[in-house]
Amino acid sequence: MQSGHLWDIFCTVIDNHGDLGVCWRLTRQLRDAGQRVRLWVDDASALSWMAPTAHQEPGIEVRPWSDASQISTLQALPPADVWVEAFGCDIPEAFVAHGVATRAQQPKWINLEYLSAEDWVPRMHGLPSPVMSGPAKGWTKAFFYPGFTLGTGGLLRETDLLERQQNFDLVKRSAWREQHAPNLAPNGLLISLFCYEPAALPQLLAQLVGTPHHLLVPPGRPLAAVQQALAGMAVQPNWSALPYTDQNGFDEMLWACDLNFVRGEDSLVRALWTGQPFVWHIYPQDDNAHHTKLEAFLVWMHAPQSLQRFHRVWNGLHEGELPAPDPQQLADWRACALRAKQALVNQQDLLQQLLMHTESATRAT
Ligand code: TRH
Repeated sequence: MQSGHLWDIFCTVIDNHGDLGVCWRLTRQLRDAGQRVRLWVDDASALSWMAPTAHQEPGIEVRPWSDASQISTLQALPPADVWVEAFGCDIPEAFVAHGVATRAQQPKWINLEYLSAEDWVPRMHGLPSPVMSGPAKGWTKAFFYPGFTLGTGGLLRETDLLERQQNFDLVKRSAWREQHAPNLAPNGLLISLFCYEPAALPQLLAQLVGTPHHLLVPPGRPLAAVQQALAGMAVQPNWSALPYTDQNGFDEMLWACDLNFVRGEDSLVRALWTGQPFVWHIYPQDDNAHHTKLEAFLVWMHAPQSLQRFHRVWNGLHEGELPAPDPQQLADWRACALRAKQALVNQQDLLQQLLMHTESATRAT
């Protein structure tokens, strides 16, 4: 029995999988915490591989975005206690107008923002924002900023995550590696490559040629980028393509590998929870705003110089040679990742902070 609040979460899929990845993860965690969730999505197709049981999960309704403007549909639905617009997507005006017309008081209204390590985030996190126009003029939203430090909204972390990681023991890890890279030499590294189209990708592939390392390439943009880069190479590194997998399977890939290349937002957080060395391909922005975001993250993580240098070439901040890590540098990257994980594990996760925030907002009204 889900005795908690009822949440309406709105998600528009921009051009990759992170918006839906984060919203689905939040939805699942809210349900596991005893809440009920309606997830309104404009393009839910990626759930077919990311969360194949999404449409049959108790306590969760995945609803098409268009339904949110169907008054007949809305009239049949109980009003939610909390509205969440993810990543600044605008809740359909008809939905807002129906809420204003039928509710005695406004819901808790959360604007869940993108993740950043920049130092202004704690100053913005939790601030109320008056609705200045439209049917809900005069209502108030709250900005909820995920983050890596106290004073931010924290990071999504399932209550059973660390237990799941421990259950993925050496036997399971060896079996996973044997299944996905049966020819991996004992001294070879298993490397996952989840990226966009980094200019330094040909350099990475060339560095791996002739080594015992094996590259695992997830589908979509990473596979297309690798295939394009390999077309120009006479000799190829050891690599293989991976099929789409659900979010738990994606975690297992990160746990099984010795080095993970991740991107965007959700896979970055998942890599942090592994405590394994990782390289982040930040989502590129036209005005290069991602450069500042990347530098802020490297500062927060106390990344060693070798990792900073690698990130700047990998993310196109610096031209020139991609500085392949030697064993000692890889050990430094691992120590850095472990320190980052330990710092984060000791902080309150996003869900707990979101529940506390909405409870306090309830008491305030
Ligand atoms: O796909 P992304 O690049 O998403 C990005 C970011 O979210 C970014 O913040 C946003 O601005 C942009 O979209 C529009 O990277 P991200 O965030 O890692 O999301 C990928 C999700 O897909 C993540 O939850 C992992 C999941 N995934 C699987 O579950 N299985 C898979 O097989 C693959 C390839 C990915």
